[in-house]
Amino acid sequence: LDITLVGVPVDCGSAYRGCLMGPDALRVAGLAESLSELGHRVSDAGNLAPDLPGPREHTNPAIHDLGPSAGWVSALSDAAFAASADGPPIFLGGDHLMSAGTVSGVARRAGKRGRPLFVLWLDAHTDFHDLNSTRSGNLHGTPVAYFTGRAGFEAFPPMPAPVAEERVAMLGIRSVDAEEAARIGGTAIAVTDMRAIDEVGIARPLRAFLDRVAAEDGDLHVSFDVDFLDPDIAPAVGTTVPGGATFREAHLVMEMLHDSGRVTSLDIAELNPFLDDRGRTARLVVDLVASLFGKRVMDRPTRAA
Ligand code: DIR
Ligand code: MN
Ligand code: MN
Ligand code: MN
Repeated sequence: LDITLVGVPVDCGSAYRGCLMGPDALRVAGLAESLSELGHRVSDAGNLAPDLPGPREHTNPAIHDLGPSAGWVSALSDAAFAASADGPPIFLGGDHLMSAGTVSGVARRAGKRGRPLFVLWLDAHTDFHDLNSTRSGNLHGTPVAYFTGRAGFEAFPPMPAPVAEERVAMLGIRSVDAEEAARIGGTAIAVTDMRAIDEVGIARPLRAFLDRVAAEDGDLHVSFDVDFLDPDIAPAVGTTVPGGATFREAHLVMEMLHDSGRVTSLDIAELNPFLDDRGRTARLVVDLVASLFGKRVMDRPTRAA
């Protein structure tokens, strides 16, 4: 594949500074080299550096950094549309606000190809607030509501091609506030929380979703929040939540995504290198991305042995 790396050093969507170093940590951890070793052609487009607007007020006083956040969404929508013209782009975040912009851009791209866009959301959180419902005021908690076309985003650029709720699936969920739970409960989004994963395993809900993507011949955007992973294996996140995906669950997800042949774009969100432990989270993320792009330990026969 022709893979383009796009650095997205946004960290105004989070309460914890430091995600702006995420793109460089992923480079230092060897992302491009790992993908090249798998036979892909990798080009690094460097980091985006948009001109961002200044401060802007909102009727919800909790909201911070509204002006620059809206600026990032707008710039990212254009950058993601451009970067997805050929091979798959990997967007190196950056906090999860990035996905409001990246999904906006790849949704336009899918529309231009005449394909439905599906989104797989790997996260401890549902990120389904709007600008009126968020109490933290951290706009990284809002991208899914934005890209599914919900109201409450008048201060953001309009979402050009909203993603249908039926085409969004979430895995790994384990931290949702009451208001957000009520909001998302009224949607058609397939939410698989950690309890469901404990009960039936992670492969079953993922398989069901991938079958739906294939049935509609869809494009698939994967948005990977590092806090999807258990904090014991991935400490470099501001909003760690215990009880996350294990090393093997995460690799299995990536291997199944690779086998599906459907992934057309990827976000890596919320890596905060300031909180890492000698680079081990960044290295784990690089290994997981390698699994998504074809790395495996064994060649597996098509028939069971
Ligand atoms: C959190 C943000 N739920 C909030 N979500 C995070 O501020 O409303 N997302 N950390 O991954
Ligand atoms: Mn998130
Ligand atoms: Mn999260
Ligand atoms: Mn929340």
